[in-house]
Amino acid sequence: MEELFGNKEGLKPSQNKALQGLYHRRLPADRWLSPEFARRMTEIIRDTGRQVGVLVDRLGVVDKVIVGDAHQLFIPDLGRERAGGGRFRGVRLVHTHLRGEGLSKDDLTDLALLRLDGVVVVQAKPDGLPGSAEYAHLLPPGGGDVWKLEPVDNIHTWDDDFGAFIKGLEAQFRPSTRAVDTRDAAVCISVTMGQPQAAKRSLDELARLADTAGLRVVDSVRQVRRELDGRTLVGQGKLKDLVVRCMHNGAEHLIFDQELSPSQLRNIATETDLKVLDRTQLILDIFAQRATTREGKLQVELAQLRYRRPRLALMPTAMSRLTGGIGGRGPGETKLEINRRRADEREHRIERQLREIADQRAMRRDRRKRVGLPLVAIVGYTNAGKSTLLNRMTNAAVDAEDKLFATLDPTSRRLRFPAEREIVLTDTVGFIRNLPKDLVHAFRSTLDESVEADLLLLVINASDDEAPFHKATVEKTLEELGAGEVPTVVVLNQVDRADPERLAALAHDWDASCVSAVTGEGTTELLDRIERAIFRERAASAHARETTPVPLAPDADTVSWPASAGES
Ligand SMILES: Nc1nc2c(ncn2[C@@H]2O[C@H](COP(=O)(O)OP(=O)(O)OP(=O)(O)O)[C@@H](O)[C@H]2O)c(=O)[nH]1
Ligand SMILES: [Mg+2]
Repeated sequence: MEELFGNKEGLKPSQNKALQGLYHRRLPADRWLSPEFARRMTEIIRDTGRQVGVLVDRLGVVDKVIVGDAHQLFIPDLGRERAGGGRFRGVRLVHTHLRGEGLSKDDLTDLALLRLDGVVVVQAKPDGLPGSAEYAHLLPPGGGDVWKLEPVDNIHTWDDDFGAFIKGLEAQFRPSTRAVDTRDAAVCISVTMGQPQAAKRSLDELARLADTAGLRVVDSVRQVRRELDGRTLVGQGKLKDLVVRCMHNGAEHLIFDQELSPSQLRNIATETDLKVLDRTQLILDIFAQRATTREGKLQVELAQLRYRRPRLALMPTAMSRLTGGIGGRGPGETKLEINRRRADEREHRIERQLREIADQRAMRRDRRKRVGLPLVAIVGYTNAGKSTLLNRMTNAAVDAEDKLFATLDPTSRRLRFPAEREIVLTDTVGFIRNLPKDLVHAFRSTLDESVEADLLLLVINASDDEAPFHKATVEKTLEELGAGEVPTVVVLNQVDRADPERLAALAHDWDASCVSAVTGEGTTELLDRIERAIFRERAASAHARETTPVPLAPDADTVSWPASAGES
């Protein structure tokens, strides 16, 4: 016996049998619906007083028979049966209505969210015969509408070729440019209640983050709403539109610029059958891919565990894809699939290990302090040029790339000034708007380097339109970390490609040093300024002590200044 789905309670044995019988009927593969099949369905709905529907595959085979109540029909979960990115599900819904209503909102929602081949509704006339009919199908994106409704004049003469129709439609949905870039495709979405300009910039940044994470962004969508939808953040209409866009581009990832609550994440993923990510998870994924040292990896895994804990609790086990991030990467990835108890244990163990590493770090810092070796930390927005600047000033070979979060495991280098004065210059992890708080927390000990610094170089990409915003974001983050009071020199970097007028204005407003880490322009003046800031201040201090000769730590090379700075 084939399983009936839906509202089976109270069905008479004969009715049950009639419904079961639908499994044994086949529709012609090249027609939407045959009059005989329609008639069988309307007879049943007359008899039971309940809506009846079938899901029919492309060969005309009845895949599921569903019973509703007088007004509606609930389609069972089809989650696992999807054909894959960009494709239709390969089944259409054919059902009957009792009271002359046309296709309902629910029918159209099912059409879009379940990516059905189509939805057909046939009216049952009082005499039990099929009356008028109507069908709907999805439209390729670009035209504005998500679906199209078509009336059927006469079910007996309706002979549209369904096979040819669905082939043609699917072709219009097929991603047009697969080509060279084989990375997984993603659609980015931002939902805000105003500030369209800021939202746009944030969305552009999200696309860069997605790119850094190894995804191919095929579409970006912005929506400004009067209020946010508690259940799914975006409204139902937009959700359908997003599904269609994803289908059109063969995208399986939907990335939100806003942080989704655990239940929003679940609702959206369940309703759209897409892999749903938010900005936070994307950043965590990037960190996971990029961390190289033991400490860095542990910190990322800790942040991932904390981010996922409340979400894991909401996920049915079969939906682990929701917690899997992008393609299941990252140091703790396989471990993250484990259950909550083990996750808690793991979390405690990592916390302990990180405490040990942090202690060692603090000891190193103390040692440095005791010998009077000042620490200068380079801080700033991600991709500002911090690592490039460190390289330029110390001849180091720190990885610098045009990628967000190139540096997660900061390098320190010694720098020697004339008169045998030395400092330690250290690179740090970049900041970004809405830096996930789990991440800030997990990276606490790395970030403490800036809190403990004697001087901060706040590096800003002067060629970026958002320079003031970047500065504000970095300052806010530093304050939250407790580094708000550390003496700071603002460094406007990338002057080689900044607009001179704008640069002059910013430099004036912020009393900034202007440099190009790439050409070396301005670095001599910057080093002078660092030296003055640190050693003058020390000299001025009433308790200035004799600096003891500094033994070289094995983990840091020394570079003499100015000898090295002259090279290029
Ligand atoms: N034209 C120009 N490009 C620069 C300059 N400084 C850095 N860049 C480029 O900017 C990009 C980012 O540089 P990084 O040094 O990796 O930046 P970062 O601040 O360390 O970035 P994260 O570690 O990702 O936070 C690289 O492609 C650099 O080549 C500069 O002065 N001029
Ligand atoms: Mg860097």
